[in-house]
Amino acid sequence: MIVRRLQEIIGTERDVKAENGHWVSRRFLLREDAMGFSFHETTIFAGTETYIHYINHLEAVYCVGGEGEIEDLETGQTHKITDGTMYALNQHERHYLRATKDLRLICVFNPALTGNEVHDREGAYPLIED
Ligand code: 9YT
Repeated sequence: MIVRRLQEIIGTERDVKAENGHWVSRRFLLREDAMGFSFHETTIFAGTETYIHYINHLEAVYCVGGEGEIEDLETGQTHKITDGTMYALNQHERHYLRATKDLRLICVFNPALTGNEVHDREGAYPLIED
């Protein structure tokens, strides 16, 4: 069994900050944990807008605090995000993520992130294979 606490992750390699300062991601589970997915808590900071397009990954996101919205660039629809909202990028949708109050998001990635990926110019993470 794996048991990890946020306080043990903060300040380690699993505590990843976006280069543009828009978010911070604490990686509770990564590929090396061999669960078949990675599991993170991400805070998206208030006042930011982030373009994301995960061409290589599926991601499910569950909001546990804060306020913001996701604009689905495939449909043009914008969805409010508050505590209790889940969205799943089951079709690799291009989107904008905006926070009006710091958004606390629980994120699951399939395939699992290794932890070394950074968003590229297209807002994607590369697929890192064995
Ligand atoms: C919700 C989202 O995709 N935010 C960007 C960071 C990502 N969740 C991560 O690397 O944890």
